[in-house]
Amino acid sequence: MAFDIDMIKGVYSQMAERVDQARELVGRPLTLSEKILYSHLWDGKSNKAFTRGKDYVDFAPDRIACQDATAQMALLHFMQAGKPKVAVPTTVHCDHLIQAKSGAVADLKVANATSEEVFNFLESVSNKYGIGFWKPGAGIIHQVVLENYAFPGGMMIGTDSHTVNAGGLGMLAIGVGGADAVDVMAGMAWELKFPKLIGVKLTGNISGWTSAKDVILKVAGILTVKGGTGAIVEYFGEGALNLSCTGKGTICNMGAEIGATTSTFGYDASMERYLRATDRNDVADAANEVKAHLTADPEVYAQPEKYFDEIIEIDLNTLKPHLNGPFTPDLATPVGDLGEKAKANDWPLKVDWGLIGSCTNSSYEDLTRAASIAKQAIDKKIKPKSDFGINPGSEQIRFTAERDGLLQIFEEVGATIFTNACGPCIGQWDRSDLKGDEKNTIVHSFNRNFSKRADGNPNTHAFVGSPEMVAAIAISGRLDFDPMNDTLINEDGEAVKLDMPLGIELPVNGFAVEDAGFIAPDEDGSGVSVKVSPTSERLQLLESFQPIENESLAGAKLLIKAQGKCTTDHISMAGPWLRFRGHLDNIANNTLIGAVNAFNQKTNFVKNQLTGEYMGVPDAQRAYKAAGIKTIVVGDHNYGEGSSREHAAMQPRHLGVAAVLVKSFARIHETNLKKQGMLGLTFVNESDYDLIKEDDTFNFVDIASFKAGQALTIEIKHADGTAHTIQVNHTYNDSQIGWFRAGSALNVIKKENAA
Ligand code: MIC
Ligand code: SF4
Repeated sequence: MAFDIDMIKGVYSQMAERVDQARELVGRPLTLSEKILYSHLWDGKSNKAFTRGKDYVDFAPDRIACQDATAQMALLHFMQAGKPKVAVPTTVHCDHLIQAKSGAVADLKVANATSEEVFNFLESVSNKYGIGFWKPGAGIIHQVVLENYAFPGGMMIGTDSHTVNAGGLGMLAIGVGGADAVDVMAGMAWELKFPKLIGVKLTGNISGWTSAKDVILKVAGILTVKGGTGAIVEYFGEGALNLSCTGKGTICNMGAEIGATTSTFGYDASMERYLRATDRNDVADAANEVKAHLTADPEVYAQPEKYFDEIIEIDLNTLKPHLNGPFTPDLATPVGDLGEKAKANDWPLKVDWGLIGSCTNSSYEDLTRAASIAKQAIDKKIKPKSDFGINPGSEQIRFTAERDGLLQIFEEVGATIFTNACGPCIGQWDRSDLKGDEKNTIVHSFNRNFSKRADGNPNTHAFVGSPEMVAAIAISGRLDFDPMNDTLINEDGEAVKLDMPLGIELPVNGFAVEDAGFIAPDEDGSGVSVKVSPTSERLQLLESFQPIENESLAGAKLLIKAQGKCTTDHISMAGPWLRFRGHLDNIANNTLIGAVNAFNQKTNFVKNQLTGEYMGVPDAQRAYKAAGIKTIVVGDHNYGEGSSREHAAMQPRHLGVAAVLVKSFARIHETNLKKQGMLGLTFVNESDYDLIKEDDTFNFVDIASFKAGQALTIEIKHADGTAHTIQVNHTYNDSQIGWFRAGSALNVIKKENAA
């Protein structure tokens, strides 16, 4: 039986009426995305059709999911909101704080010991406020959500950018910062700019070495890391119907890598099969009753160009397997072409590791496809050349894979089975094969491959591919290996070829698990006490941010002008720093240490204008803070791409940065800055970025009349006495300006609660 089945039935019982109303209002057939958006309006009903990419709309999501690295801050916030219980079904999943080193059993033990304080905190807060708790080892948040909570036609938010994975089960699932989640937990509306719609038509069928992963690797190559910004991607067509539900999840998952708000597919037989296989006949039956509302109106998919803002068509019959990378997930190369490209770019051809796992590709089907390749290595006597690591997506998947002999195959080829957790995908990887920062290559089935992401080494070239392609490349040990055409020499000296992978969509004997790792909260948690030690280095209760006064914005200094890619990994690194995710002052010591200073091309080396000395970014910023001087950060395109971590906004805010001025923002990060009461601004003229010099001072001349829809003026004073005046845009609406004036969105909630 499904969790929260009454809530799901409640959503379905209103669906027909709400969709019909919306269709009338909009005056034409509806896409699936519009059906879900309009049936989740906070006010129940709208009296106008919304303009895509323009109108801010209040929504009522059905549920919330948080993971351990972001839940700490979100729940520290929620504790301040003064509510006895969360207002909508919420879960916390412990998956990021577990390091991969020697194997699941030993690693989990170490994690439970080193992060005991944090896990206990999360468990007790969950218990107190009615939140479902998935303990360490239960699995990766998005696999666990897909297996237990996602449902067709639903809307959820999650404090992790890959929340979008649940689109594989026909949801609109959206990644947000913790502050957004806290609004909804506290019973308030959730605001989103009504998204644009990108339609992806899949024709033909996937076969052979090509898999669902290759669809999104291809789409990433077409749209690039910012091509999906502000848009929902809706997949349809004959090819979509023939993909498995978890394959659809893979495609939606990596929609985060193109900046898309979310991605989704219409309800179909693959989703029904998956619901039934995961013990949710009740959801499948309920969904079948409202089937027509869980996909677009037929006219839409017949003439998509009339209903979507942009259409992409991919022919699955001719789609080739890809490997994307290094350093960015949108650098797409068909497998056969990679050798030449690698030679031209001096990427190491020898592959040191093949890693299978992450929320993107750790389903039962993924493991079977990869195992079918690994099995051939055994049968054809090929000794794998690279090291091999596997992170199953959930305990249910691991248990079933063990029962069905899949894990044994991996072990036989020398793979280490790590915990059901994020592991190397988030830099939680104690990689012992490198001495220092040697140049090397790894391939993995994850979603992200930003510099330093997996192992902290800037010279690790990481390539993203399907699990079966990762397995094949790891066996060959070479980046230029093309399993469709090349042979390998086996232990008997014979040239052998790998046959194409074979997958099993769902376990023939059903899923099984002994302890899935779920702990339900007490019915009444009011008696539960949550303790945070004042001397803890891992957890720190939050204090309210003070509003940024207009006067303090005269004479602001430049902290850093970041050049090129500046993801949330550059602003607030993960890996070893994950341990401080619940302690704002401690984690602030990593603020922007990965950003490249445009004036010297170095990281973590900026000029402190007060002394003229060069120093680390957090040190310089702490000096400005001590002197009571506000600062600004300047950045390039798609600033803050990547994760939902609100730390990337809270840390600069805590240290006294007032504004972030960039060429363009990634959606979640821009919202996070607003929520924390900061200024997130964009250049009206992108070339004004070039005007900014190392010793600059800024005056926000018209901040007193900060208004929705009106650009702001900044006077830039250079050290040589010259000055420039520039215009900067912003997307704040009236209530968001209210957050800025109050110091943060949370300050507004607190005031309302107190009133
Ligand atoms: C990631 O993949 O970068 C993370 C870690 O899951 C993040 C969330 C976080 O920073 O904790 C994400 O994708 O949102
Ligand atoms: Fe975890 Fe990686 Fe997925 Fe983020 S992308 S949730 S770190 S597995």
